[in-house]
Amino acid sequence: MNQPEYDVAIVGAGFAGLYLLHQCRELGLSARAWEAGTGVGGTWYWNRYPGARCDVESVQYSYQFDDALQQEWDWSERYAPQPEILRYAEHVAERFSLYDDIEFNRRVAAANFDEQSALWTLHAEDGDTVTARFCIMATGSLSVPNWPDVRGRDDFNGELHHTALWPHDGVDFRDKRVAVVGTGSSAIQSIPMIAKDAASVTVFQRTPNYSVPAHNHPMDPDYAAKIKANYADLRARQGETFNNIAGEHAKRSAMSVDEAERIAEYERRWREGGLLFLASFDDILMDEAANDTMKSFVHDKIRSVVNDPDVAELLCPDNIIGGKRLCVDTDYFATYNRDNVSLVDLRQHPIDRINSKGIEVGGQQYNVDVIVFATGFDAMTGALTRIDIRGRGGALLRERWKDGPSTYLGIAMNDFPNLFTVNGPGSPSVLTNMLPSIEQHVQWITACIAYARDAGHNIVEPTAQAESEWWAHVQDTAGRGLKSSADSWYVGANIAGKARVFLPYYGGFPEYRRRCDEIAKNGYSGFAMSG
Ligand code: N01
Repeated sequence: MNQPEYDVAIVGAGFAGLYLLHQCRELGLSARAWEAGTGVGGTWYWNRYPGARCDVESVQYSYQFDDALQQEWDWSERYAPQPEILRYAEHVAERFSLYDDIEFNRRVAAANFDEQSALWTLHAEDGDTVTARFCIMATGSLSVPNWPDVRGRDDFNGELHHTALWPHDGVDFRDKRVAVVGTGSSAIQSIPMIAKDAASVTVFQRTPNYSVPAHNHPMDPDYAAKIKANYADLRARQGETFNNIAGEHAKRSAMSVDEAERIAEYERRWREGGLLFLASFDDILMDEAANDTMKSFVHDKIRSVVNDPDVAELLCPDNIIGGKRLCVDTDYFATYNRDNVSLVDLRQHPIDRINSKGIEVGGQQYNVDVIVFATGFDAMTGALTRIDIRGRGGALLRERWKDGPSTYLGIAMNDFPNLFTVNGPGSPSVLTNMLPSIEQHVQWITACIAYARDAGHNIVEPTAQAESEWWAHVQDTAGRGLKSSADSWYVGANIAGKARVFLPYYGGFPEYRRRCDEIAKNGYSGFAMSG
């Protein structure tokens, strides 16, 4: 009765789940992954909307655990498009024979810990079960689509899609009148692509967003060869930065230089493109005056691109830059110069309702054939609270977290023995380049399990004290600077009724890794091992 079917049950076969499977095998642990989709790839399996691509450079947004894999895979562009990243995930699954241990079409509904046997039982929606000593949630940080509570969605007679649940055979926009709701990263990537095909695109914007140009381009073979010749150096440089992205992270204040020098720096970075625009100076997210200088630079850029001054003003965000996740685009603002694209401001009037013919706002009717919800995700906690996770004494994780989550290292929770989360709340995760952060978590979690096994323990659980000290530290770092003041998904502000808590760890990747390494070196301090 005390013998599980597997040492480790893994929920999800995205980049975290795939590497977990591989790493478990390397450590001699039997493992099985359950995946809700019909294929691997996680985020890149579900988000197939037009224009979807990663906004971290492809040579950095990739696994580093196997050098042969790094050497054999060729990225075609500076920023990899979704189909290519999905092919990469499939390649990894084939190359390491991972498919043998993945069950698809298995959405986990519940996970229960039995104290007597010290085993987890996972229950799939289809009624199937599996038992394992350890359960690892590799369920993604942005994997539960947010359908806003807009009246009448079911009344619509046309096609209705969410960017995060995109049909596998695509959507034909030709000659269609299209509504896009939302102006986050998914919308900003998809709107220019949809506008090329559709008869018209009407964008329903509640909060304008900051976006910097991607300046995407085909991969330069010389650059790729240079990276491959010294991949280890790039990976080491990545891991030394706050966000696990190698590049130019300035070490001076925006206010330490005069205006001309500041603007010249912003210009240079704008021409370079990409997320590291925010790293032009080191106090952009620390000092409101510094933030204002970058804000007004971007406002000027928007005004210089968008022909209609009224539309340009509507597109200029007034919140701090970098508070919400910065977007990276190709021709987003210029798309508003097209005759077939228009913008509806929802700040005066929110959407009244959806009806059979389209969307009604402030008493005005917008007739459309297709509605695209680019309305984001119940981030970081959503995938975990949707599963009925019960630990010691029947403790229900969803109930524990109703006023906000609490974890040890974003990895484990007291009263939920032998349960681990990859990139859980309280880890750097979404503030960093996800792939190397996933690798760090997978290596740490599997090493912890192997350590317990080798020491003859079958129960691993963080102490209540370690968890509360870690969570206090997470909240302390969150209070530094400006980021947590923004109404973003980082604080759950996009989900009605969700507790407002800054969810990721804001201490930076190097500091986080240092602490994780120290804890491991001290025999996994903060964890009680028994059994
Ligand atoms: O979602 P979002 P996303 N009525 O939450 C609006 C990653 N990602 O899917 O801001 C009207 O950012 C909402 O308005 P507001 C990346 O980390 C990465 O775009 O709440 N509008 C907002 O404009 C990103 O940050 C990549 O006022 C409503 C939009 O919907 C994260 O995923 C690509 C509404 C949601 O924006 C999420 O991005 C894509 C309502 N009732 C995503 N409810 C790359 O790597 C919500 N909205 C490039």
